[in-house]
Amino acid sequence: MEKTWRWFGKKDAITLTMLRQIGVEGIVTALHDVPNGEIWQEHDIRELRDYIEAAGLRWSVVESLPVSESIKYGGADRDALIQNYCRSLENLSRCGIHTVCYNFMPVLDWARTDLDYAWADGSSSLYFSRARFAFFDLYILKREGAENDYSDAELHAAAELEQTMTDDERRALIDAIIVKTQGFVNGNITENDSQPVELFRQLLDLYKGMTPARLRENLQYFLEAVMPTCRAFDMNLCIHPDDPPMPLLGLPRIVTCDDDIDWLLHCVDDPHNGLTFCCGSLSAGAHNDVPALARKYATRTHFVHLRSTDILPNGDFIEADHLHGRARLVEVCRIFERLNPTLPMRVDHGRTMLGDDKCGYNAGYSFHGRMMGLAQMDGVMAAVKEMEHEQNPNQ
Ligand code: DNO
Repeated sequence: MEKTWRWFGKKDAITLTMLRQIGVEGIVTALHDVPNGEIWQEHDIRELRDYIEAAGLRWSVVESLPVSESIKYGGADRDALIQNYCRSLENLSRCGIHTVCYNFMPVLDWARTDLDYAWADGSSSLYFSRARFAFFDLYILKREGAENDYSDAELHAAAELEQTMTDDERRALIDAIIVKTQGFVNGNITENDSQPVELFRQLLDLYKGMTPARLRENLQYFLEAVMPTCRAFDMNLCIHPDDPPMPLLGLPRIVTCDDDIDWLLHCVDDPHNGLTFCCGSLSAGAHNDVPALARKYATRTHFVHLRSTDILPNGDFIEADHLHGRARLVEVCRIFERLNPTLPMRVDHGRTMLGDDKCGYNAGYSFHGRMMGLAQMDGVMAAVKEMEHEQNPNQ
C-alpha cells in the first residue's frame, strides 16, 4: 500500500520536509479554508498540489470534501449544494486527484470524551467513556428523551458525575466532544464559537424526527446525483464509517456494520462508490470483525485508515496501539496487500508522546505517536510482502 499521512496544509506545524524524512509517499489533505458547501476552485487545488509535489510528494487523497448538513438532512438547498460538490470533484480530477473521502454522520463527525487519557508509560491517547458521554447528553446538552438511550448503570454513573465534576472539567468535556474533535474536520463548530453548546443544539434540531431509513434515502439521493460526475471524471468516492459505529445523541448512524456497508455499496452499485476502510472506527463496534470485513470489501475500498481500539468491559473504548487491539492490523495489512496492494493507507491517530502535547496538534494527530505507528505498519507491510513472495515467488 502507498504510505500516506494526513497533513493539515501549510499552517500544519508538521512540515512536508519532515514527512519526507520519515518515509511518507503521499499526502492526504483538503482545502481547509474553503467554507463547507462552497466550490473548490481549480487554481486553489492546483496551487496546493504543486506545493506538495515541490516537496517530492504527491496529493493522493482528499480527506475530506465535506458533505453539507443540508444534504444529509435533505434540506431545500441540497440540489444546489450537490451541484457544487460535483464541480469540486471535476476540479479535483482536472488536477489529477481522484480519491475523495467523505462521511455521512449527522452533526457530529467523530466522538471522543477524553483527548489525553493517560497511559502508564507516560504517553496518552484518545478515549470514549460512555458515562461521560451520557453526562454530556443529560446534564450539559439536556437533550429531551436522552435518559431512554442509556442503561441504568450509565444513568447512575452520569448522576454521580453531576455531583463531582468541576466547571473546568465540564468545559474540557464540551471541548472534547464538540469543539476540539470537530472544528478542524468539518467546521460546524470551531474554537472561535463562544456558545458551542447552543450552536450544537441548533444543529441537532435540524435532524428532529430523522430515522435511519430517511438518512439512508438521503445518502442514496446524494450518491445517485454525484455518480455521473464520478464516472465521467474518474473520481473514487470513499465513505468513512461512523465513528464510533453506533447511534449517538438520538442521531441515526448508517455506516456502522456489514449490513450497512453492503447496503450502501449496492444502492448505487458502481466501483466509484467505495469505502474508506477505517479499521479504528469499525473496531470500536463489538459487532464488527474487522479482518472479515476487510476480506469482504477489499476490492470496493479506495483508502485505508490503520488504527485499532480496545473495548472495555463497561463498553468504553480506548485507542490501542497499532500492533494490538480489536482491529488486528497485521491481518488487515496481509489482506489488503494481497487483494488491493496499490491502495493508499494512512496511519490514523497516534498516541501523544515525547513532547507532542506541547505542539498544539489537532486531537489525535500527534507527530511522534503517528510516526511510531507508521514505522510499525511499515514493518508489518514489509514482512507481509516478504511472506507473500516466499509463498508465490512468481508473482
Ligand atoms: C478523525 C477522522 C474523521 C474523518 C472524517 C472523514 O480523526 O477520521 O474526522 O476524517 O470523518 O470524512
